[in-house]
Amino acid sequence: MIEKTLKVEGMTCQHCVQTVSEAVGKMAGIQKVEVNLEQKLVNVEFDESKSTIDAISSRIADAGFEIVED
Ligand SMILES: [Cu+2]
Repeated sequence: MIEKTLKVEGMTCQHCVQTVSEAVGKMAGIQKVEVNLEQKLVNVEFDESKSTIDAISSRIADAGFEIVED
């Protein structure tokens, strides 16, 4: 299990939080998704043999949000 935090722009309300949480939560190998709306952070814990941070980022982008590169 690995834990990563992504910075995500475009989340403005609880509905966005829900959208991101569900989109990522449905993916294989995801153990935990936590969205911090104020800090624009998405914390994910996942099985790295079943998913990658790139796949998770793409899924969030597909849901209509923007991943901010550090
Ligand atoms: Cu929203």
